[in-house]
Amino acid sequence: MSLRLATAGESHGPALVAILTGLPAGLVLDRDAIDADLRRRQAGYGRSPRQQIETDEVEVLAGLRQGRTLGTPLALVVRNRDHKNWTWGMSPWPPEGEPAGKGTRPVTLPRPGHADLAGVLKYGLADVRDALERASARHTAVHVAAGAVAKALLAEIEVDVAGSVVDEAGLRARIDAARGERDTVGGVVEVRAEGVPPGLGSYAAKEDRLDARLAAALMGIQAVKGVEIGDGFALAGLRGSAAHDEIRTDRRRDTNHAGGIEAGVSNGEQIVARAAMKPLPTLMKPLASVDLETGEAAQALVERSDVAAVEALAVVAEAAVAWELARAAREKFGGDALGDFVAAWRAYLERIQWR
Ligand code: EPS
Repeated sequence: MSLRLATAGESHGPALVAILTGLPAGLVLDRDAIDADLRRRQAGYGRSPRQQIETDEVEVLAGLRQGRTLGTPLALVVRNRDHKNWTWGMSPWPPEGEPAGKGTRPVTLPRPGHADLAGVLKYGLADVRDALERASARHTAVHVAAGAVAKALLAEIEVDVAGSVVDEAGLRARIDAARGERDTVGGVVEVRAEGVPPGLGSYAAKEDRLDARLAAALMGIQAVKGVEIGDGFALAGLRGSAAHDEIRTDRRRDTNHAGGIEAGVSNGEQIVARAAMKPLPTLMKPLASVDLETGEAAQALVERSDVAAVEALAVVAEAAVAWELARAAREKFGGDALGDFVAAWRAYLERIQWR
């Protein structure tokens, strides 16, 4: 049994939902800890006024009783407070009454860099909104809620996961400058996982490799265009003698160029993964595009958006890495009851004499 995550939800629809399966029974969840991560995701500098509308909070519909998982599917919901302004435009059923609020007119001006053009072509859509609503990074809220649950499971085996912005020092200045010129910026974030035992992931098949799984998890986040593990691209320029982490008699390393993963398997050192975010594609000074209704040259859609979401990405990337590590740990240690999971972890550390 592995952990599985299915999500649904549009940016301005009623809610975002997630169903998590494979969690052991008996895991204590802390609502405040989940909500704290949701707030961290919302808090970054350069975010859109949308964040003053939303105050994300998790609701649990199933799988939890009095704060403990039941070992059954855990159903999480994060409501979109902004939906009240879109009840006609984003009504799940054919709307009743006169058009009112936002989203009443079709969007026909695709933004370069967003899902808009590819989405309408792929799915045969007449309204770009039908593509952009699901592609929106609003959706990351529910992934952060799932990541908080994963972090609770990882804490049981003394693994700690933390994301941060790499280029933090100059980020605010870059955001202020870009805002002044009605432009956007991206940036780089880093996630470090401490306490991961050796042996998560496998070289047996490429889809089992922990680095491949982390890369997919990070690349799956909106606006991420680059991922590296450990020294990543820089390793290509080093000699082997400088690139590899020598093994001490206690089987630990003094360096960590590999970012804690060798041959797709954790080696017991800190896991280090980085993700590069492109500048956000909704520009107040729009780029050239085509009006899909007339076929004429036009400027891309301009609508309320963030100048940057790099600080949010640090939280979202942390959640993505936590989820993948929890999944790998659940595969390694099994356990449909939390006690069995923790006991298997302890027995394994004992067998490999790992401290
Ligand atoms: C997003 C566009 C903006 C962001 C949104 C992601 O939405 P809106 O057009 O409603 O202002 O605010 O992110 C969130 C709402 C969020 O909670 O992260 C996009 O196009 O991806």
